[in-house]
Amino acid sequence: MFMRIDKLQAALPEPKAPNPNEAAALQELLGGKYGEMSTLGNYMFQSFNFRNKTKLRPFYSLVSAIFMEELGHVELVSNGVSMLNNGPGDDTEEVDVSGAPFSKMKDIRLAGGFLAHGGGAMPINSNAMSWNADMVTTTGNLIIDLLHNFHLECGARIHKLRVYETLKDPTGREVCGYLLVRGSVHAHAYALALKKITGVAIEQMLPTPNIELGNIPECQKYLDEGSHRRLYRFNSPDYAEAAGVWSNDEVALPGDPPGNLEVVEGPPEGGKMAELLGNYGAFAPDYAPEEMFEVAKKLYKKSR
Ligand code: MN3
Repeated sequence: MFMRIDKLQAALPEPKAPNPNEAAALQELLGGKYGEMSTLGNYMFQSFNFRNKTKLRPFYSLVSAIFMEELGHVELVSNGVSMLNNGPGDDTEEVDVSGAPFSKMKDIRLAGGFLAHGGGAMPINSNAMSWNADMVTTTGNLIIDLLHNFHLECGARIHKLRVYETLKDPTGREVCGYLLVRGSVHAHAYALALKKITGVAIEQMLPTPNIELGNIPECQKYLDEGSHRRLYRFNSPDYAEAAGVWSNDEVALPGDPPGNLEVVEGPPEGGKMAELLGNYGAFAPDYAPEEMFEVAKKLYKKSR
């Protein structure tokens, strides 16, 4: 089962202006080959399909805890996309529909982001190709699955860096900075899991690619707080056995701030979700928003 927390895993600064082309670039980190839909899909089904859950508890717990975090990464990137797409047009503005009020939107990188999804995120990449189940590897062989996950996290690092290098708006850059730190944790965790099983010190290959997180300003505060050493359990009483892999016996990667690795009982501090308003000119939430707001207000009062 899952529990939901009405927060994001990281606080995102609000964009000063809509920037749908940056939102399109960020889509790569959602529905791209190495995007958050892929990490989520892989670890989710590997966790569901896991055999010998009791006998292999530390590995099952590790995959399960990381899967939970990936669901929040999908949420974080989706919010980043929606925030960057927020607009065009005033929140309450009556528009002249006959005057092509949104003519600029046909020229953006992902026109469908506005035309079909009203500025919302979708499980597609930066070229609008659908994410699909072919991105999921779940073989029933723990070592092969862990090797795939290690590759996936290393690939995700290079994608995050490239997307970061294209962005100027602080919203998308923050998403990349946070996810680079967390992706580094997950690559490290799968390397350690493989080492515990095979005896091969795969973590010595890291960081692959050779990105120093300390050179990225948006990573700095997460490194300062020790996020690169933490694995979260999101207040679940379960999955503590992940500490068998991600434990005090193991330390941060060389190049990152030093310290022991730890499993944290609880979620990251995170941040509020942005309050994005409807774009009435594009018929959201609908033609009579004030009436809908009034209905919602009455229902809210009744529920108190
Ligand atoms: Mn992730």
